[in-house]
Amino acid sequence: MTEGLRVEVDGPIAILTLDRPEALNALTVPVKVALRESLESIAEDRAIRAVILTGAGRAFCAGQDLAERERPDAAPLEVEVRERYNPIIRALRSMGQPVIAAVNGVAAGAGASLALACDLRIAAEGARFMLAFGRIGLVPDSGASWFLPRLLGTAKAAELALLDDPVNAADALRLGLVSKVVPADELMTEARAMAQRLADGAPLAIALTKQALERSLSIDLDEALDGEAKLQGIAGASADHAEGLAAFREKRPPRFEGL
Ligand code: LHQ
Repeated sequence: MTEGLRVEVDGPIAILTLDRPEALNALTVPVKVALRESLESIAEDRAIRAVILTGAGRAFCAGQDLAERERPDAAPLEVEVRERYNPIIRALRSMGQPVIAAVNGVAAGAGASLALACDLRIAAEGARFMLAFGRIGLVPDSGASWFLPRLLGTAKAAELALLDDPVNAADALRLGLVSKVVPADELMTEARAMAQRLADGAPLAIALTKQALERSLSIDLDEALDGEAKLQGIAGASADHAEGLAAFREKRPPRFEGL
């Protein structure tokens, strides 16, 4: 447990809470290291089947801690991005378990990137997304320039990245940036319910589905069809597939073991 990141495990669900509410959960080096290590350790833990990433207090995450950047020992920006941010984004994208961003408040800069890198997003009514990079003379990082055009199309991505307009929760829902908007006091209940649905699913199939969706973005249809066939071969050989068929036959809910 590190200052600035709270990790809770509740059965098959891990909840990671960015926890520096006094600075709107801005990201410091220790928090980034802890987040990366937690994600990498969850990725190896077969007992955890879904992850929720959220923020303490009124913000999801205000991005890089700007006060930390003023310190004389702060790493050069390129190094910071390569060594501290990129591994977090890679961990989120490569882990087998699905990750839900429960966006409880403002998600700015790299905080927005974190939410975009999650597999699913739900937002509280008061949440908003803002890239914020341009306002301090920086470019979108931590995957923001890659996720935005894919999630929203290039026109909307340009609008967000170049004009830095905040996107409120209602607009985020309309744009498809979030799956659901709920009252703030229902956010974690909704996130947990979504996580539980994912945790009840077949872990191997979910991990392979994540892989297929990720890969689809850089391949043509022919390669995708080929890839799907291979992945189906793997999923089809799993005990969970047999359990799914048995459950269907016996008209009962399946009990997937991740095997
Ligand atoms: C903060 C922060 C913050 C420290 C609020 N840091 N304290 C950058 C560089 C290096 C490597 C690679 O990547 C990046 C990527 C990035 O993330 S760039 C983008 C960095 N983030 C921002 O530019 C956002 C800065 N924050 C804001 O614009 C506002 O705080 C927002 C719009 C998020 C919220 O506004 P308000 O609701 O009005 O809150 P506030 O501004 O009053 O903030 C509350 C406190 O949180 C305040 O502290 P104080 O002691 O005065 O109460 C802020 O200083 C602190 N805080 N963001 N990023």
